[in-house]
Amino acid sequence: MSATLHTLLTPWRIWRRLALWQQIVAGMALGIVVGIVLGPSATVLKPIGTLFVNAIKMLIVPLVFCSLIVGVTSIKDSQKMGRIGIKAIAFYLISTAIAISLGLLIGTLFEPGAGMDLVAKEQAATKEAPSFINTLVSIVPQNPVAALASGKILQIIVFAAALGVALNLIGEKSKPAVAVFTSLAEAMYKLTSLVMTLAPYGVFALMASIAGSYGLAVLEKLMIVIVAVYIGCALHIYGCYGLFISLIGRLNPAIFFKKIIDAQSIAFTSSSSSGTLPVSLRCSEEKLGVPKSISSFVLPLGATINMDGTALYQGVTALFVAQAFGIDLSLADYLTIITTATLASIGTAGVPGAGLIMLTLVLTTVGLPVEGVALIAGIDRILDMARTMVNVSGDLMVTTLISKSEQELNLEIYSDGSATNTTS
Ligand code: DAS
Repeated sequence: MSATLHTLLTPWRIWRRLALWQQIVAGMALGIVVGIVLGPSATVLKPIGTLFVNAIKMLIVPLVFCSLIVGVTSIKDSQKMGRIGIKAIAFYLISTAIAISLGLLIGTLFEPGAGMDLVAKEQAATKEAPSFINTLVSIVPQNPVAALASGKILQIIVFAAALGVALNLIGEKSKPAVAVFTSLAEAMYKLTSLVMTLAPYGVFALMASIAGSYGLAVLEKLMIVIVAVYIGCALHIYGCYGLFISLIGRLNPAIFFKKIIDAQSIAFTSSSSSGTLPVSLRCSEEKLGVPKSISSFVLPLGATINMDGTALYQGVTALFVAQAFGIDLSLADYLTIITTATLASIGTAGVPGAGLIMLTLVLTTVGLPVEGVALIAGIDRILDMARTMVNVSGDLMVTTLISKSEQELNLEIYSDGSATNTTS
């Protein structure tokens, strides 16, 4: 090879030596620079990012369905399945309540909307939050094929778990079917790895398009909201989750956070918990030492109903709207925000922008002007990145703690001696 060609290929050789997460971070940084340099014309790159997000979303339904069936059929003990489900939901509710409270505290301290003195065109009519019962009833699919075709993840989880239990109950006769689902699940994991090699390029395009769309000018006006939400998200991930991992799991949080960077970066750039699910499943099994039997049940469930970042964001932005319109909130209003944001976060879909739609619900329930949503909409995609990163980090934290509590976490991964697999 000529010396010139060899020199020209040096950057490519350096690039190939980087770890995937380093390539993703480099792609993100380069995307921001290109976006700011090119400005709005950088949105020409958006289709590349959309292709990447679509490729990941293509994996979701077959991956969740197959891996959940494989997971459930590997749990011979149905009592254990129930125990895992109860632990997961308890963790989700506790961490979500902390997230909302943190969001309200941050919104109170930063007062992002203070001094805007906007006048509401019309007082929002209050609206009932979706009842918990309705949310519960709708998760049993009337037609599982329709649920699979439309990607209704909660309904897919219920059907796959039920099918898995039924396969367990028929014993030997289930072997051929379980073998098929096992092969399909392995193939989906492989396909996830292949799609992940495209992540740095997809992330580059997504970030370039976002930076080009918003530029720096627009952001200055709402920078306080962005800073407040980002600080809240960072505190919730590295403070709250770090404490959960170290105090409850008795594991080294630094190792945990290093292991989940890939999943966090995909969550951050795709703004989709569901879209990140294939990466979360791969990360939990290959890097966190969580068995498929637990991750294949807890992660899809978490990606659907555990949205701490969304809850925190709704706490901050609800206060921002109240401050912007000069509306004082009573203690009862704060409690209403906490209740509604919890329900709203359970009902939020794991797709980009879902939290903004549910914010409308939170504002109307507490009687705040819905015009406030328009204020947030302009920067929502940037806020969505941080809150989705929290959502995915929380899912991975819960699945790790549950595995630890079930004595099924591969502790060699935390082998700096800090991990103790307490048998007590
Ligand atoms: N983007 C959603 C998710 O995927 C969260 C949100 O919109 O609030 O988790």
